[in-house]
Amino acid sequence: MSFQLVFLLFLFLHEAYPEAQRSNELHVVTFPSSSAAGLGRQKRDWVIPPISVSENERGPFPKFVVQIKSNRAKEITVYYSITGPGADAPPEGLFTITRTGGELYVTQPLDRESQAQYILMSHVVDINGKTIEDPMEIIIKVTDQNDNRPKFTMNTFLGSISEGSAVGSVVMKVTATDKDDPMMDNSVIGYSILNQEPKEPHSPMFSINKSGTIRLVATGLDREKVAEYKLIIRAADMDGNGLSTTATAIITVTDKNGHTLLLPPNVEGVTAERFPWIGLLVRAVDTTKGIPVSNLRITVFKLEDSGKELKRRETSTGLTSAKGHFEMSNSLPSPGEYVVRLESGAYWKQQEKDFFHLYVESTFTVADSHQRYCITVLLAPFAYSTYEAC
Ligand SMILES: [Ca+2]
Ligand SMILES: [Ca+2]
Ligand SMILES: [Ca+2]
Repeated sequence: MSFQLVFLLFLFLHEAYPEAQRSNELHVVTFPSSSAAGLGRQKRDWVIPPISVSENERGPFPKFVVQIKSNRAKEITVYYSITGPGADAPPEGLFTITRTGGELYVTQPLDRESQAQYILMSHVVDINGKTIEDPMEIIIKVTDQNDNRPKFTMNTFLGSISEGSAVGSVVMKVTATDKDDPMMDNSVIGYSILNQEPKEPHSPMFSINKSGTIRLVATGLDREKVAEYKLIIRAADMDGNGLSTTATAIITVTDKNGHTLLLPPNVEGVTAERFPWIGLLVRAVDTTKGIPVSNLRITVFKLEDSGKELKRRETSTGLTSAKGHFEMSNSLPSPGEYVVRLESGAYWKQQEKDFFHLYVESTFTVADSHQRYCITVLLAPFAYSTYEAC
């Protein structure tokens, strides 16, 4: 009746048991016999404390974890074995046991982020292969090390705030994640703002809290002076003191009407409210009269280098509005080189003026399709000039 299993727990985990490690003390866990446990109590109910093994252990391997012992070994020859995932099932051979000594070894460093726990079954047989103890469950718990730095969910976060907003208004929320143990500081993230550009009218204009929410903390937002802020944000584990990573937050300052020029089609989390004023705007001005040029045909080409020749691919065309504006509305300009062509000759002809240029072209580069580009072209019958400013 009295099957007894004695588990000798040698000290393995120096993080968990530092003083024991130093003294090389032997931990012995004796499992109660059925009689000691009381009538009707099943072995199944006996709880073996999980055995902790730190991830990223240094070798040499195989490394001793624990010794499993049956009291029957005092009387007869016994043989030990383990089964289950990590022993005889994938990841096979991660743990081994010495057949006669019952010493359990781990054969390579463990990674908590791949697998945080292993459940092995230990078995004891006699010389004839007859089971002499009930199989015993051994739980190996992989303890965490801070070996993952936080990761922002995006490289660039886009947000916007109306220039009429009160101090304390929420601008946007950023998020970082950390793969380490969620129960430990190893994955507790603290956020901070490392830099703000420009620094006008104050620095800081924004704050970030524990949950990654960015708020306005100062007055003086003025779209005419600063239309866009760029923040370098940092996420660090250990509640802000550990491993860190950075990302960018672009904050667009909108006017009170939340003016929308164009919606970028492929930017995650972007809506008309959150990121107005993005894309390409062309303005045409008649400098002889100082008025906008309306109904002027404008065509935008992208320059494509096939290796042999530079080709123009038309990306957008249309007429300027009464304000002399043309907005590229079918798609955002992707990064690359462009030509914008204005049919100025047709305009002067219609104005019954002598003129020199049949049309006017301006080339430009789009470095970042999440920006605004405003190209103004000043037209005269015998001259033109152009500049970029929004
Ligand atoms: Ca790991
Ligand atoms: Ca971490
Ligand atoms: Ca870890």
